[in-house]
Amino acid sequence: MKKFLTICAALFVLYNNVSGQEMDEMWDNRSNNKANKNVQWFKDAKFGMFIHWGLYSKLAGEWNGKRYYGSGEWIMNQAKIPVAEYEKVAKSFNPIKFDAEEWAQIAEDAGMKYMVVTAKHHEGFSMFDSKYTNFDIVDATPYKKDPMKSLAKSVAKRNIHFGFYYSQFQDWYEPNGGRNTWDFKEAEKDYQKYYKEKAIPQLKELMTNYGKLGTIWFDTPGGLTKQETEDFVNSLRKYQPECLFSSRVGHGLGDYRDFGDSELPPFTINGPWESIYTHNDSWGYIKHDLNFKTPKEIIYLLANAAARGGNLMLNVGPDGEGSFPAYSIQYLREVGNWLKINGESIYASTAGLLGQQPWGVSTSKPGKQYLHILNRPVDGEVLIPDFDVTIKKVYLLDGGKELDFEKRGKDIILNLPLGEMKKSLNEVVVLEYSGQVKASQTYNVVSDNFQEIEIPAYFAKVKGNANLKSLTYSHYYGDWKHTNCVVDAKNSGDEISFDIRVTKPGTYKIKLEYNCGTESALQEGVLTLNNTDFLFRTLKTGEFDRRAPLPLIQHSVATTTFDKEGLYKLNIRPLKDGKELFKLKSLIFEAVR
Ligand code: FHN
Repeated sequence: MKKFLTICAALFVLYNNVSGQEMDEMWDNRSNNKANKNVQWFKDAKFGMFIHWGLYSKLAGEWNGKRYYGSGEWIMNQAKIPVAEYEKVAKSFNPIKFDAEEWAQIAEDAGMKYMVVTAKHHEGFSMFDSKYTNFDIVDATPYKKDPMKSLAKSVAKRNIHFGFYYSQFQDWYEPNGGRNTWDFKEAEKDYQKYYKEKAIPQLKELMTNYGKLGTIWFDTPGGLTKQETEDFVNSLRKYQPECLFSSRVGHGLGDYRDFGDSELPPFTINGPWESIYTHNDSWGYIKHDLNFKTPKEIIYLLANAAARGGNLMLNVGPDGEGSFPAYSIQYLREVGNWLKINGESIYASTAGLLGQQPWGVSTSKPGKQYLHILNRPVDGEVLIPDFDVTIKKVYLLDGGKELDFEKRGKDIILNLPLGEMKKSLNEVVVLEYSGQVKASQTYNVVSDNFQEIEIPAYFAKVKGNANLKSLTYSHYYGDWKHTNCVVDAKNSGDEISFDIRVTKPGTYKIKLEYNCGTESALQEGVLTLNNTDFLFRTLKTGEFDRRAPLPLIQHSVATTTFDKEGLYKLNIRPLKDGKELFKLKSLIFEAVR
């Protein structure tokens, strides 16, 4: 059995080409202990544009008449296209519709304050003019121009910080570059030679020929020790001392943290950081990938990132001719329109002081909390719990209309004039106050002002083996998603508990959202609330698998009435010792009216 499992694990790694540990290294999110004094622009920027553009954009997810559903920029790897074949793609790469002014204008209209574009992705093709290879857009294509020159200028003109993505280790075109194992033998690779002859000289070109850069966005580190990475970083710093490096330079030597792809950390994170998402499901353009995030979804991500103290860099994938997908243009402009009115609540803000509430999240500026109402309360009543300060003024950011408020103990209650309020993608209320904010809320609010309240499992307190884990999985292979779940509660002494504050008496249905594979299915668990045990048996959802979407179920396990408002504890545990109960994503209260 052990042998069988080892073979399975090896096949899994082979299939994916990337092991779990390598994945962690790819997504190295540690940053330098020493703060970079030039990082303030990045912290204030909050919203950036990521662009994946290369030969893969022309292939658009198809090779030799076959469609590939992975992330578009991985097609060379997925289809194991030999270098000699892939080179031919360059011969017809002619992005005649590329217009640097248009790209920069879309970023400006979207309210984005920085742009990072792929100078060279893993395919090894340089989208700029390089003396160190002929496999670049000027030498190898009929286009013969360097689009990065005009793009750098158009972006700088608009006071948007410009940066390059550079795949410093993976280079599937080069015999000594990382990870092309279908053309080249791993054992014969000399990574040092690759760094010396291609990566470092090209990075020098990028850092000297394109004006002032805000950042170099390294990705998927490899092949260097910590000391070598330090030498690599130091050798580059001299070209542009103010330019920031992303954490994926590796070994904790970057200036800001990047989490995994499509990963938003669940709590406030100190220090500069960024969440990266792509507009649809692939990073590079794919013809058949039409799952675009709506303006509301983008604003939700942006508000949540800002509320936890970080940035959102959203990727778009232009096609092989140089055009942005029409949906990206339209949706980004809508986000920009929202930011024109509400940008004050995002740009240069810091993490909110209120934590996640049923109505949404908050961002801060001195003496101000911006409440992002992502979920309108049914009767307009917004509770700001334990915010024991002197309120000076409360108003809607859009239009400035002052709102009534009332102080009840340490809480503040606001009333949103729902009837008169313009529908917006996210209504922002400004709370101006004086005084120090003391108490930090330790419970989750449950109120029947919302049809449903979802409390993420990352707010649970855990005991015993139970622990919080960010599960990595994919929608289509290569587009890595993350969901935080409480896992490993396997004995009756392992507890997942939630502190809740019920603000009004009422009846609620309680649902658990979880993943549960064959091993865990049909086990009994106990939810304890109000001195009552509610027994349930887990339902099988399908396995958690890194290469597939995460299957989840919402399972109603109890209906209960709270006669009094107040604080309650809700515990969940397996009834007997044995196997993991489930991977719990959230606890949901549905108001029964
Ligand atoms: O492998 C790449 C992937 O193609 C894409 O560029 C993403 C963006 O963050 N980075 C790597 C995987 O994390």
